[in-house]
Amino acid sequence: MQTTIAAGPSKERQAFYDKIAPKHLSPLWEALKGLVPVEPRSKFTPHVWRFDECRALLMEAGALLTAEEAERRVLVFENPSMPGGSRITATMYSGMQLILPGEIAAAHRHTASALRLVLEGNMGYTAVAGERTLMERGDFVITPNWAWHDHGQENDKPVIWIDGLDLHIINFFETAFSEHSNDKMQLQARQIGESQARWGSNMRPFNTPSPFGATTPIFNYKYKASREALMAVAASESIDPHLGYALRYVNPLDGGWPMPLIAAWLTHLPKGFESRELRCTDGQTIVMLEGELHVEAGDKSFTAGEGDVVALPSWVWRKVRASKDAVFFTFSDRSAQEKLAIYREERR
Ligand code: 1HN
Repeated sequence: MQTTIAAGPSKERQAFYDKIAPKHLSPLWEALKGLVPVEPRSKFTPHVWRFDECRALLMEAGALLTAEEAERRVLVFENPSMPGGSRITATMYSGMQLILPGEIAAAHRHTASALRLVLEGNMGYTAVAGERTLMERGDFVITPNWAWHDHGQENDKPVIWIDGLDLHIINFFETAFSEHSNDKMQLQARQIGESQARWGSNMRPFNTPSPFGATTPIFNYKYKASREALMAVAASESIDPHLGYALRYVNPLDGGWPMPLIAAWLTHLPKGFESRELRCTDGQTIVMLEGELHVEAGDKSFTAGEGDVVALPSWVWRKVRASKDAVFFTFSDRSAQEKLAIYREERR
């Protein structure tokens, strides 16, 4: 039987701890349980951010400051468990970004990798390493680490997307660098669609190395093509009782996740489908693209509709029910966890 006294260490032990503290030493036996828990106990909370509410506030921000003043005009998703932490989950940064007609979000680069999941594309552009891609709803756009990138809109409609960055992992390693370009907008060194043509046709050159190292050379996974693939699978295969119909985005050069630290996939749940319960060690962010989901996660439950963003922390039991035919995008730190061989999941 455990006889630990809740009141804390004895006088003698405490005196000893006080004696060693000035030497910058501490007793492991007082900290061990917290350092090596039996299983993950996330500090973060499942939560939903409503698209309509966030969009209206983002448009208010649009009237308060320009994209140029802001550098990036974003409302950050703050997990309710850590206000001011700029975290949607333990490792991921996420926010909703607005580019107004005629604006440019100036070129910069950093060691964090970024993804954009487009909600209102309106043919705005993002340019990565000298190549533009045009944005449409549902497109999954990637900025590889240390690649120059700028965004803009040349027609009269706003552009809104969800950002996801691995910057907390980069900062944890104390490996964050960034640089501003002298050119607000990158020179266009390649035609729109060139990367897709070169790398997105199930072909690769013999000797050309990957242009972005461990990151996919496809930097816009167009929703139209991803959705078609998903629906083809849904039409002919049986549904996974925990995952629904789900397809991973892949790096065509190695078959792995598209980014070194971030995994991403697309899910379809037919109306009425109710998943079985699952928990996994990656902290996930869901962006609803179509339909409606009822989510139960830990002691929270909520409904998420189109454009809503959901945070699901590590190791929380969850299940979902599609109240309408649903399609949603998920990103997480699973790519990093698999490389470190620490990813786990459990199903029931
Ligand atoms: C960033 O570079 C972008 O390029 C968006 O659009 C959000 C948040 C933190 C750090 C860099 C972007 C960002 C960011």
